[in-house]
Amino acid sequence: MTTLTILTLPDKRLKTVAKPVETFDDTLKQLADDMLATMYAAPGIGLAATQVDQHIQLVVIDVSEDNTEPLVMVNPEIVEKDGIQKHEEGCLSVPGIYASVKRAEHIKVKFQDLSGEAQELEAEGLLAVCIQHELDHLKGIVFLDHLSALKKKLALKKLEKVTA
Ligand code: K2U
Ligand code: ZN
Repeated sequence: MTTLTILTLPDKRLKTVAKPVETFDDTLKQLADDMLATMYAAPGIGLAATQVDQHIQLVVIDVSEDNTEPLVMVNPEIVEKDGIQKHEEGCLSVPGIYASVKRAEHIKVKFQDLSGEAQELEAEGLLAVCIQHELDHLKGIVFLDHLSALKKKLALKKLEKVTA
């Protein structure tokens, strides 16, 4: 397993909109494996392909206590959402910055697994937050983009200091 370099703001590549995956081959499986290794090493509970400069619709997630429940989602799409929850968020691409973000409490996600088989998952709580956070990355969106202009400006200023 290889660990990959994670892009960090202000890298404009994080704004790239990811393309759908059309080929389900060993290259895709290897990338998913390397993303899981990178996520566990960070450590984190989610990682989108955008963050490792691979602009395809692929995310990996593991919200288990002991890193034993990896979830790989290809071409994920939220098909239902309801409720609201606020959660303190961080991001491996925005080191040292945390902010409260409002997201849907409950979601239903359709995606494909690494064999291309259609899957469906319902999630709530932290898993729902993480899935929404990762799917934002595939659209070129980071969690700071959900903040007010003032809060985002202050966060970016703090990021400059943290990463200087
Ligand atoms: O996309 C990423 O950068 C990974 C995110 C995933 C995430 C962010 C906010 C809320 C839930 C998931 C994090 O960097 S993973 C770090 C982390 C660890 C435990 C709880 C929250 C965030
Ligand atoms: Zn993130």
